[in-house]
Amino acid sequence: MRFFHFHTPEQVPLSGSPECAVAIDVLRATTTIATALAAGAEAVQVFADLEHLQEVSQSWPAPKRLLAGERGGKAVAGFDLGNSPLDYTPDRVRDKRIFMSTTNGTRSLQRLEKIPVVITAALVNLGAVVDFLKQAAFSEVWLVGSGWEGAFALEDTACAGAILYRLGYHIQLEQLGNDEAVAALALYQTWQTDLLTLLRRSSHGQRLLGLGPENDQDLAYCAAVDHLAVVPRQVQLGVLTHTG
Ligand code: 3SL
Repeated sequence: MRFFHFHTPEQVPLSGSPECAVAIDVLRATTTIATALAAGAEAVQVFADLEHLQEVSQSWPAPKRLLAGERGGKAVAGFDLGNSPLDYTPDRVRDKRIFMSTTNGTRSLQRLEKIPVVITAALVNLGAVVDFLKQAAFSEVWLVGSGWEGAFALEDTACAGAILYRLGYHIQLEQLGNDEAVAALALYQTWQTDLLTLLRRSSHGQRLLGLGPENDQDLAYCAAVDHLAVVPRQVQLGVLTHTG
């Protein structure tokens, strides 16, 4: 398997066609997607645009849908849920379709949606994603961070590095496809024993803590490696369900 890492969706090349893309947004969209599906949500359908989300969600039966929106780290007014994974409890989301739009994570998924296999990864479902990739043995995989509005995000690259480390690429660096993948591995190896500190130190972690100290609970949850055994996978354009 040859792995490439791109820090942001903007860095993803317009040409080239890997067999699989892995979208990563540790803070917090892909953590929340894994949590929602593990809690029994029927599916998560992602949108870059809030108006489009509202329009499409209308065609779904009201008792079976939840609208989830985040902009600038805050919940969107009038929506049922924001982007705190801790709000996605079984009581709240079981059997519901979550119509979701976030600042970066859902945009990143849209950028990748035409790739044959699209899955999402976060620290909470790291092991499940690694097992899936090992079993599938794709010839080429792109690990794509969501970043923040086009800029690098420390936590997404650390998660890409964690995937590569678990797959054993630290002992076969020459198999990595680009310099970003090598850097991701090095970043993870530096912080692997204290990922919560990395999340707190990251600029998006600081942004969330600035919105309210209670967001530290989200950071602790997002740093909980291997907490969930789900692999969210795109089954139709923009629609993710649980495999695993
Ligand atoms: O940018 C995103 O997609 C979000 O995950 C950001 S936040 O963590 O909800 O602020």
